[in-house]
Amino acid sequence: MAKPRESALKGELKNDLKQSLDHGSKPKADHALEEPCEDCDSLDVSFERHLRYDLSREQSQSGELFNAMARSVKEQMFDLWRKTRLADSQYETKKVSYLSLEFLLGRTLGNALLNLDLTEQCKQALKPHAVSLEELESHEHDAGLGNGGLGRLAACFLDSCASIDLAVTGYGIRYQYGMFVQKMDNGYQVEGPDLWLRDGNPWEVRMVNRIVSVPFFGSTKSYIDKDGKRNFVWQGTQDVLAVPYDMPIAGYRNGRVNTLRLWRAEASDDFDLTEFNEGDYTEAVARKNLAEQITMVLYPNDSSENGKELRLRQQFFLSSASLQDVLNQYTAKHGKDFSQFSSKHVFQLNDTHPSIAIPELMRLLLDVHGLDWDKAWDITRSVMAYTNHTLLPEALERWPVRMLQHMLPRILDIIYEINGRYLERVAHRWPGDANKLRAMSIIEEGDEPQVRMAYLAIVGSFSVNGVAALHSQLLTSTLFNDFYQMWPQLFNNKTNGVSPRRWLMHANPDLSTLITKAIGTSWQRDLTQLTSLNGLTQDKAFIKQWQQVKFDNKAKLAALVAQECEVEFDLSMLFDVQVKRIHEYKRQLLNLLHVVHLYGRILDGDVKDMVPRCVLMGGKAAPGYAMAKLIIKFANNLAHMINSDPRVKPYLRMAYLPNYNVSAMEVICPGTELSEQISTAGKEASGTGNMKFMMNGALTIGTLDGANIEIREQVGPDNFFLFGLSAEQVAQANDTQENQIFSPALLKVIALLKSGHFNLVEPGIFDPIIAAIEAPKDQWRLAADFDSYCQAQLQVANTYLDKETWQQMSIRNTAASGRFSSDVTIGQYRDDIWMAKKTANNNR
Ligand code: 26Q
Repeated sequence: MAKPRESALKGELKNDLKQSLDHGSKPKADHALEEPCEDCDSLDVSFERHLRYDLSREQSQSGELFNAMARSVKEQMFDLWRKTRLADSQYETKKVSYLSLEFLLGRTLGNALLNLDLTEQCKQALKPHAVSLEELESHEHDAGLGNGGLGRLAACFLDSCASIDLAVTGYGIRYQYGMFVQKMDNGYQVEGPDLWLRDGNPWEVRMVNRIVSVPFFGSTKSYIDKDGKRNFVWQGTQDVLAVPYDMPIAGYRNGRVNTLRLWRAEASDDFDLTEFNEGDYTEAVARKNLAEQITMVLYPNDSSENGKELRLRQQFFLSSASLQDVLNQYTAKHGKDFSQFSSKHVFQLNDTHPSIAIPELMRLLLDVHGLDWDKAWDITRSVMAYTNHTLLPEALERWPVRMLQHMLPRILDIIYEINGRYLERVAHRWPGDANKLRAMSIIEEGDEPQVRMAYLAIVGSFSVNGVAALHSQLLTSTLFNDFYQMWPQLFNNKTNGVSPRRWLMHANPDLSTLITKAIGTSWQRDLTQLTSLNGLTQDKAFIKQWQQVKFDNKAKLAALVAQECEVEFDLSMLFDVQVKRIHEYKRQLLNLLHVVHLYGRILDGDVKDMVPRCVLMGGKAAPGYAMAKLIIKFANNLAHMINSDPRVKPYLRMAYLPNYNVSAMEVICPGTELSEQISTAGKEASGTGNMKFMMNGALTIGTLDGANIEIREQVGPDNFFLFGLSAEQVAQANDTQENQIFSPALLKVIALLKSGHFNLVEPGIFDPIIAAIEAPKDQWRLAADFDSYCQAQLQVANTYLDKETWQQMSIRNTAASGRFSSDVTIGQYRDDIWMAKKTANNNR
């Protein structure tokens, strides 16, 4: 990182002060304003000081030790953090804002120690306290501010942005309750609150000098000013304060510490006072609650749940606060001259969730900063970039026009104006084609007109990307084909990746050590160097060590399963794992049908050459998704039948891991041998769990879907267990599907289900599952892929019989995983989207 100059430092300090005056909010009494340290103590000194002065009790408990250590590590970051901020505020490079409703960070301590190279110092500091680092780490609550893939991707991206030295700020919401805690009651999922903030969050800093105010409700009015220009005012609004809480994101040993800025909603004092003066004190207090509700809870759906008003409020709150924050930084340096804005800023929208930022940026430029429409639109569509994460049409976000009219009237005006101007372009491109206009309009007509957020995002962005090659190709050929025809240059692919720091170095230290001993350290900064491992696939000693590491990791996973599920996993058996959100398209059911098939074979005594396996499944269901919840119940009942039958024990064990989360995955992926990536082809945009498993030497059984295709390309078809229909075949819903012919094996499975064998005391509960399998037009193609899947599983078993071959394939998987480092992905975002010089584009 470039060293900031002294004069630059002083300049920024002045700006800081000025900003705190401009936005003049006073610190709240219940939160101390934390100052960055000037001259840091070493980690152990700092740790002892925190233990001594922060804690109330004489005897420190492990949880308090964790807290003191986290504060000390944060302290170590403060100087670098401030220097990074100061350097970036000089605007020598473009600033990227990553807007996301979700950041699924998991724990921070281990990752921060690794990136700052403080792990050894930390262990030393702990010595006098007779507590291991591992024990200490276990006391940190996961920051579960996301549902699954999309949220974890945002967290991996932050790690990579800092590690490849990019000035990127993450903007999100500080939910008071993150992803719900999943418990099991008689095999059913029960949701509990996630109290992640109960013991405080030692990593965050409340930034009272950066508070902004976000308007809601009210009405709009226009007037002509003295220059004859039409101006708009959004009046009578109810304003909510957005208070930033910053989390440090340290790069990998490079001196950069970026920021994740999470907004918390608080009632504005002004608003309370008015009410108070009118004598309506209780109303005012109630409304205060309403304001603070905005950031209370994360919506636990990983496909969109349409029409929830509070969700829209969250989206606008995040978008408006983040844009105002960026505009404040820009104007502090450049004043009212916006000519440089689009060369200094870019916003990456993580799906359509923050896409209301497009009309909101227009509003801020028009109404607050006085730009005219053309200038404002020019800026807006050269700073916004949109990432799509789904092809499922039911998951595309739509908001009722009526809701926007009520909650965000000025924003709706602007959306109409954007749409009117854009539809003129459409009419120009397809003259006289009213159907095209209707199909492409941002406003969907009907009884309840809706705003199509994906269309708004496309129209307002200079880049639209999918998250794996197949997905991006399907976006342009199907879902967004009309837009692709009009603006082909907008569309691009950015195949997802995962952080090698968290998912290899931190999660699997033993494998990391072995790799470094074998090929040196270069892979630690450039994961594509792992290909050197291919030179070792004939090295018997290395293969043995590789196998030993996997064995030890299996033991750790088995310990987790024993503790959480009370199921004993035998380390000599194949560890076969599917963990992810529960969704019909991900086809956990297909996996379960195969387990039933194996179980049936065992009961029939058909066990010759059967390879013993332990099947692990885990994941949360959206609380309102009945079928997903039933699949969990089925998995639990199946596991119970299997594990309680001594005839079955030598061949098959099964466990359902409750409350699957980031920390669980850190134990699961190093200990997994077979990774299940079995979605219906064309439905999983990318997948990222598939990459974590591959990196840790698991072999994949999978369909030609999402990033599986690229994984298979990288590792070679001989090192991947492929099955199932292609996306093209799935899309051709044909008549033969009407009268599906079930194979004898599947008929047997269905018969066993219908006999009630897995629900002896709960008659009929699995009828919807049986109906789903037998459905003539099953869109998930369970029956169609069942035989092919069983075939591939047989191949898996046969391969596993040859231990050495399996280990060689495992090595090749890790060796080929470098391409799926999020550093590679972020390098592409940087080169193709964020830093790209835009060419003049007259047809927009
Ligand atoms: C939307 C509106 C209202 C409430 C909730 C939502 C909502 C929330 C989360 C909709 C979707 C999500 C999350 C989607 C997601 O995780 N998608 C996954 O993104 C990964 C990263 O790109 C991909 O690897 C997965 O294939 C994709 O399913």
